[in-house]
Amino acid sequence: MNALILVDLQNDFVLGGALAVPQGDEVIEVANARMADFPLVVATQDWHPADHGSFAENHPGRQPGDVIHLHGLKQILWPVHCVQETSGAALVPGLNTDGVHEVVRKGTDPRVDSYSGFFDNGRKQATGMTDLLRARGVKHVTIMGLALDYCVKFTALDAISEGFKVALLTDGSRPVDLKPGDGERAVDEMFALGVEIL
Ligand code: VGL
Ligand code: ZN
Repeated sequence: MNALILVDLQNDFVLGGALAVPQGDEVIEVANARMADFPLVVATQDWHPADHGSFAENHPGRQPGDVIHLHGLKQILWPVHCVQETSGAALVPGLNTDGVHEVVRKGTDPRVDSYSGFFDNGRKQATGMTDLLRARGVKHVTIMGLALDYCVKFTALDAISEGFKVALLTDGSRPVDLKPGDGERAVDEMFALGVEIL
């Protein structure tokens, strides 16, 4: 059984959003076109409390892009984004949510970020994604979404480490590219660790 994981297709990651991924809106039609091919479609949602430690605003004197240590982990600071219950955190209106069967939220602990849809960055708390997939008999996952070089990459690598066969839909993903080439390097890394690149 093959599941489609749609990573962070939320208003804050597309045009006009707080952490807009260039051309991020282009992947929505890819998601809508592909979802019917999968018996299980899971969307992840970045879902931060307002006091989240990944927000530059919560560290006086710091700017987005700065790197700090947050409770023992390296943390890139981001603009305030995907705050729980705000429109920025909502799934994009163009997404056919009738075709989405489950939503998995992440990044709810203010002390630790969670790029992956499976675990926080410290790998201490599971989101429930693995249990959900295993309960449905899922063996293969196909992953796409935003952003290719952060949440998509870490979701794909955790899916591999959790024992799933993993494919990446590149045309359904876009990078933030904080540094030029980050997206391509992310694809290389995923390929090297066993992700099939579609
Ligand atoms: C993401 C940075 C911060 C992502 C989420 O969805 O890739 N990136 N939070
Ligand atoms: Zn986030």
